Amino acid sequence: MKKSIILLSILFAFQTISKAQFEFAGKIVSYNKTDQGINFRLSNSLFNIYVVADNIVRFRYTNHKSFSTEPSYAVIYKQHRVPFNFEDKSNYFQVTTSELTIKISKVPCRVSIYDKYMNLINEDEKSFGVAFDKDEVRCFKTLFNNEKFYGLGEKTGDLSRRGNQYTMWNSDIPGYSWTQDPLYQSIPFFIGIRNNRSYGIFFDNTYKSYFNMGASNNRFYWFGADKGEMNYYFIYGPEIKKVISSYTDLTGKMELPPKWALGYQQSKWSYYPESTVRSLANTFRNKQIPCDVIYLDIDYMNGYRVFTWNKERFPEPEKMLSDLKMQGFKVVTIIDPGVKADTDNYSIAKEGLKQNLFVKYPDGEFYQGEVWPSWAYFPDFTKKATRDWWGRHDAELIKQGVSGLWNDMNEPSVWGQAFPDIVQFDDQGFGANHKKIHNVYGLEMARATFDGIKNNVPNTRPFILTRAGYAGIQRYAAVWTGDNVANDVHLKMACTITQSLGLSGIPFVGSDVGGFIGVPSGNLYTRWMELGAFTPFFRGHSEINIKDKEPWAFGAEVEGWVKKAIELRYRLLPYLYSEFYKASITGLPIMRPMFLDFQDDGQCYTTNAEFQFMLGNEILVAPVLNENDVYKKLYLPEGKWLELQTNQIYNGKQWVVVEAPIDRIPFFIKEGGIVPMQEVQNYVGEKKIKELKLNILPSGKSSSYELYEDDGKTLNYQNGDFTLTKFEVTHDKGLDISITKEKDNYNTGRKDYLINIFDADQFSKISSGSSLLLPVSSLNNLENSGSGYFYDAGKKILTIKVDDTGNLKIMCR
Ligand code: MIG
Repeated sequence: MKKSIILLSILFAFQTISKAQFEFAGKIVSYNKTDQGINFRLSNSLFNIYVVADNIVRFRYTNHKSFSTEPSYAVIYKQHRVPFNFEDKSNYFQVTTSELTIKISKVPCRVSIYDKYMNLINEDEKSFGVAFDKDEVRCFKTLFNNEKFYGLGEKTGDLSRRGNQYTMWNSDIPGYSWTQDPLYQSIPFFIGIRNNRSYGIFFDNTYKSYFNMGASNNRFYWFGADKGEMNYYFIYGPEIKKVISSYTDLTGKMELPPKWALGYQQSKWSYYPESTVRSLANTFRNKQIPCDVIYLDIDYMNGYRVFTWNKERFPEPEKMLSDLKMQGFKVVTIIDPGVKADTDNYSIAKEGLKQNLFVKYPDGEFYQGEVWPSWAYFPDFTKKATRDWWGRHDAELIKQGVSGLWNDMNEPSVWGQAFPDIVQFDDQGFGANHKKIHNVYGLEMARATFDGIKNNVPNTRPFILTRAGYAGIQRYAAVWTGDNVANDVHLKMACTITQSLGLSGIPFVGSDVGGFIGVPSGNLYTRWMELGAFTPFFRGHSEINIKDKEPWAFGAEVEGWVKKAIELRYRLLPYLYSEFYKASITGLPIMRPMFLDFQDDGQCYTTNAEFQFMLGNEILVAPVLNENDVYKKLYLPEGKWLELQTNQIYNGKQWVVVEAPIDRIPFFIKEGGIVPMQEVQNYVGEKKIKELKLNILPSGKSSSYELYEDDGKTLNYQNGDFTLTKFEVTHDKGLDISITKEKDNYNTGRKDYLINIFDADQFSKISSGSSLLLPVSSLNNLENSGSGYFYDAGKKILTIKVDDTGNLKIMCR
């Protein structure tokens, strides 16, 4: 008797405790409709729906008395009126746009989302829905057993996020592992796919947040944060590409970078003094290994004081920078956020203190954290005055001749990793502590840098590289994956994390080629360089005090292989640059999982398939990711595929094993693909490129490609100063290639096109416009002659050379 009473009271106690924990969104009490959506009052919270676009709806909940008025750091989209219907259906309310139907049950308030054919896409977990535990917010969603998840930005492990839980809290983790989490970036956006229909959820909350994609349960997935609002955007596809594009409508697109930033970049911690930098530059040019950029890591500064030069190591920075420029080198310098707390002779520290630009404790004392310069102040980048001031100093470096800036340690990282949570930030005038600002610190630093260059250096495209970031970072900077290690596992991650970043709206991504920590073998270094040549951001980098890792540091044989990889990169520049341009408009990744282009092909979602990727629409890349492999097993989706380097054609919809000797990375042009290339140059803009080489694998149907060209460095393209050339292959009677200048506002200086048509039959008559083209006896002769064609019957390659005289129509009959 006694026992059971005790037991009962224990049970009862537990019940009240558990009741006092999570509170789930209650029933709908009242509502009012606005121009943009509906405001609901629930029994225990507030809930608003905003129709952002036909396929984007924002859901917002709070258990406070009202919604916050603090603006988003990520979303730059301006809310406008989008037509929608709202109906009271007795048990539920219904919101309808031209793409979506949303049912909102009244008791309790739960949301389910359907496409226009009433396919259920996503729903709140029936029992739990949105939950509050004091400050903490969560949203529980039904987990369907055939649902897949991707994205979440810079995350390790397999691309598939299902079955794992992830945290968003920007963290400096040198030498991270295959399953490490979190890393440097927080991109709280993921994509769900089920029955070939995909949607995205962007949880715009900057506090420490969590994404449980069905880890340790099979009933729901949930996302939530320690504090802030349950504030998420639901984005419908059904194409994954549409989801990503819409996500970047909300959070912004990458601006077109300077073209040189697509070249090979050489870094190390650190190149100094000046003579070392000069001899590095000379070695590249003497060996004719293409290179565009040299990085200066922290040792160029005077005692790690940002915006200073160590005058012993670099006595005349402007002279050095201008000499390097003459050789075609651009210099990127590192800038960390910490400002050395030296108030004697350091004007930056003095200015910041005087103008109140650094963060403080709640009692008004300036915070100091210990990093490279020893004790340092931290700029409050959430304050406009700080960003403007910082940006002016960034711009001074650019005016001195520096070409780009590299933001490191901006998680923010301090020795010990624990920036005190009580430190206060301006938070765009609203005031907040470190808990809210931590994840956007890097974003706001990059914003200060980007705007500083834009506002203070006329007509220049900024180039910024950042380690930390939040959703929207693509607006300001390229992202590299931090301190990786010279081993096979990290080579794999150089292929996967980059793809995940791309799925999360960030196209300009890459890893430290060769591995930051440790020494790669010659083979590993070569394989990494080969992969790097196909990643949007291509930089070799290395930790301090370790064996050299430049292309010639591993002996002559490796040097030859690596040179070949870098040269391939430079040959592909017309294609790559066009893909960057397209990404700047669509927001889509350049390097991306195959399932973006082949969404309904189940093989593209398998774990093995994530070790290959598409580069733009036309090229499939299958890097060798084990240093000793000389074969690659890879999947080719539907269609024919041309391996350009071997002139081999493979049939798709199957796994194949291809030979991959150490000096060759397998890559393929898709059926119907048109890939523009050019000759190698030592750096972007070294010479006027007279000839564009087109590689075409005709499909029997029509296909096309748009080539984008401009001056590569100014903002004139934003006023229309660019050339857009459309190549179109059609098959009316034989094979026709039309070349159309859709826009012709930039003088490319091109003289001719050399067109390779693969898997081609012999034609008896080839003409360009009204003039007949003549056969030439060899490829060599063709290259040296004005125009004509050569057919290699053995290889089935038809090569045509024509002058670039504007719009052309080439007919093969
Ligand atoms: O505490 O600036 O990730 O690329 O070389 C290390 C020195 C600081 C970390 C960066 C790395 C850079 C290094 N930095």
